[in-house]
Amino acid sequence: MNTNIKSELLKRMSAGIEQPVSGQQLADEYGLSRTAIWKYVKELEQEGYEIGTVRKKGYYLIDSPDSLMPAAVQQYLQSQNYGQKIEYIEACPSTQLVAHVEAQNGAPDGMVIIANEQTAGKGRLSRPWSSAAGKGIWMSVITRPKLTPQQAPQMTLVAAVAIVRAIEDLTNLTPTIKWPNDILVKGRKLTGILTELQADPDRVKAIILGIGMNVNQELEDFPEEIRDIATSLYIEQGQSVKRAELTAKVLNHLETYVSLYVEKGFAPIKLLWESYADSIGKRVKISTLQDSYEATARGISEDGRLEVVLDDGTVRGIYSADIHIL
Ligand code: BT5
Repeated sequence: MNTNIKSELLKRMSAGIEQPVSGQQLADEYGLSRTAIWKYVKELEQEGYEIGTVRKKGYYLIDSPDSLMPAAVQQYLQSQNYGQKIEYIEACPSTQLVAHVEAQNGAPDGMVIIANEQTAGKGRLSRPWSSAAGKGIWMSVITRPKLTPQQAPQMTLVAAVAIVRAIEDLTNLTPTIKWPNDILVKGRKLTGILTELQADPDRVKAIILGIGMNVNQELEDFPEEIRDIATSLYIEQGQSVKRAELTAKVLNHLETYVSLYVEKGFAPIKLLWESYADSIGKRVKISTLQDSYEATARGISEDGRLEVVLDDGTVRGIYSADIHIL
């Protein structure tokens, strides 16, 4: 309730000085006192929002911090479920770990865990994920789609399409997707996705989508070993992006594309995904835990595998690997 009123206040106050929000009107709508509304305004000020008042008219927003608190994100949501419940944590080892516990304890479809900083963010195969404080979006989305465990890996590709769409909404950049889980700008990694599963043999209980997006980092904010391969929206466009708005856009698109996948199957997602893919038709090096070889990427299959053509003409479908475009 608390968060609802705050996000509603933020949403309405963003119309600016021309249309201040009447504390009395909001109080009446929510069955609260004007003092209660005033307290929410003070709370928002404490969180860093700059709020102006027009005498006898109400409140309006002058400036907002780059916050990822629930109300900051929720003011931009257009989803039914995704992001309607947010657990915000200032710092934690990994939002994936929190999300697994929440999912086991019955968290609803679309619940999101967001951290301002991760001290032990992780990628696939437990590789480290750099998650500097206040600069990126480090979140885990708990989803409960009606899918079989075999259909779960494609959720990485669904998420990738949603993320690219969200970036396109807020910037002029044209990101590309590198199978299976990287979103790149000019060949550098902007976003990584980690898809984890809680399932019975024949039924998905929860798919936890870990999304790490570099937003406002400067190059020096990255550890030295990834400065050659990583990038952020700020580095690419020379302008910062409000993390809350981007988070909400990702969640809005994610809900849409997950429903599309559940209802219509993978075909429509595959089309979208291929339109953003940068490896298709190219020579790639494929590294798995077992071996490493070169081939030409041909596309993705209905079950989300990367199809490659080997030099002897045989086609191989790959479930998981690291791809290097040659
Ligand atoms: C990924 O793994 O790309 C998945 C990353 C998922 C991170 C999110 S953040 C929220 C949630 N909580 C978590 O703990 N994780 C998820 P992978 O494909 O294995 O890529 C890992 C590799 O990317 C590392 O070995 C580095 O080379 C590189 N890397 C690490 N941090 C990076 C960053 N911030 N930006 C770009 N590249 C990075």
